[in-house]
Amino acid sequence: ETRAPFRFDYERFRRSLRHPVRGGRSGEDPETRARRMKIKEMMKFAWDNYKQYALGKNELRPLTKNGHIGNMFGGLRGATVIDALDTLYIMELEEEFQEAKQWVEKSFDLNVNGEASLFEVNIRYIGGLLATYYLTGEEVFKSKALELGEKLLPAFNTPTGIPRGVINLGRQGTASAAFPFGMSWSWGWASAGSSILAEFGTLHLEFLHLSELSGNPVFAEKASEPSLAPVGNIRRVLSRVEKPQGLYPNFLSPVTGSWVQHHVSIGGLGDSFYEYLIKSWLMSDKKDSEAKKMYDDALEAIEKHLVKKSAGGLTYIAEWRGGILDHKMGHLACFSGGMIALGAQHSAGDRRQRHMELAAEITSTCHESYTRSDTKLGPEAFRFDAGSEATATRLSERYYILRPEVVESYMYLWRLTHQPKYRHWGWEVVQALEKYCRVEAGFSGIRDVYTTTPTHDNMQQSFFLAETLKYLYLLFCEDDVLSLEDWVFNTEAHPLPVNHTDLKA
Ligand code: DMJ
Repeated sequence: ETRAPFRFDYERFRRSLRHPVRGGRSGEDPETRARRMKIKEMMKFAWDNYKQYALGKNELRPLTKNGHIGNMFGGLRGATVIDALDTLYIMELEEEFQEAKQWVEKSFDLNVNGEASLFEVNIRYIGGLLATYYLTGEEVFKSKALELGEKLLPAFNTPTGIPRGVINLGRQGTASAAFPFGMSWSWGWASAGSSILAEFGTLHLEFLHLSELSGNPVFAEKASEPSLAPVGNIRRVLSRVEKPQGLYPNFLSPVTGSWVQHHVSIGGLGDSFYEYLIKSWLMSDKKDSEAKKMYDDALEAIEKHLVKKSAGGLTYIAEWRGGILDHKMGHLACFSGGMIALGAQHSAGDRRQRHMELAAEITSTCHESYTRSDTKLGPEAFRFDAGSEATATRLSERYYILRPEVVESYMYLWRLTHQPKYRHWGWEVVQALEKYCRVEAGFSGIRDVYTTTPTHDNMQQSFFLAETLKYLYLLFCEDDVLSLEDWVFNTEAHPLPVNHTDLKA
């Protein structure tokens, strides 16, 4: 029996959206518009310099004016192109969007060999390509996303179906006994061959869309055979395993399916696992009640065991090591203000109010970590011990690498409360970026936020274009630009559409 080839109905999808993707209304005040235009100019500057000095490499090195390749993407190139596409599109940088698209059409090579991070390839490449396809309907983005998605599937061939962190993307060239094609490994630094919660827990949104677009349930959980259902299977393992005090530790064995170490964090290693639970539910048009329940239960355990108030009255989320609290928050953990606010919208009564307050307090603490520095940019990690309050105490934690999490929370809190302080805080960040991170040929991270003459790290991270500038821009847009009713942002800020189920075809 031959079946008609599957065709995703793009026009029908566009009709399902409640709002035009780039917004329909204007009529705002001139200051907001001017600020938005400033952020657009920053994006153009970041892109133009990447294009001039590093096109086709993964990131721009803005001081030495060359490209950086790194070892996260296993031979894939153009991370900044793929990460920038949807931001260029949303900002109506039409010419620049065409430049990026042309690179994808002519130069983006998927026949590469090398060890890649499954997580990074998924959130940046698959996420960026999927989002750009949904925004524009251009087939090239869909076909590249699907082709790349197929290459990731062997990572799930483990005894539990929990993928390992590193995968060989290659299908050509020479395989060796140590590095056969399609094989996966655990990170050398992850304890005892374990897989990382924030990595295997941050695949669901993208993989559901790969199934949606290909008509092939292999990516998602629709398949009944667990080994054919990567993300559904991950859920099953996680819901079965016993959780200490209801918390999810960061390291799990892909062989036995049990925890390897009891370190719990809402920041690095844990973060986007929680984010993808609530966003799975939102993306399913609130049908995926299992994800909602897992999110609610996890947040309850976090509130009970990890949320603390400092002597100076700042609310923070501590880390947990085998029952002992580490009174530290990473910059990465600052995304949680936005996540908790987003989830709170859908809770009732007391709970809604409590969670909105918690979200606002965490966001305010993260703002404090910025205002207490000399540059008005926040450190990589800040502590609440030995007399410190939202400041870095270790030299090694004073850097800022253009990360988005704090402005991400400002964007959500602005959209959900419309309190002007969030726009003020976002504008403070714009000014600080201009003053301390903008160099002659792009934007650079800095090594110490506590000096007004910081050294630059010579790296324009691709997530600066994907996330930091996009969230800042959206903070100064009307709410109907990439409306939260129509889109969920993946953890790299690539918008994926909500599956509206009440659509009248
Ligand atoms: C990005 O790649 C994503 O936001 C990820 O979730 C965490 N790390 C960077 C940004 O800080």
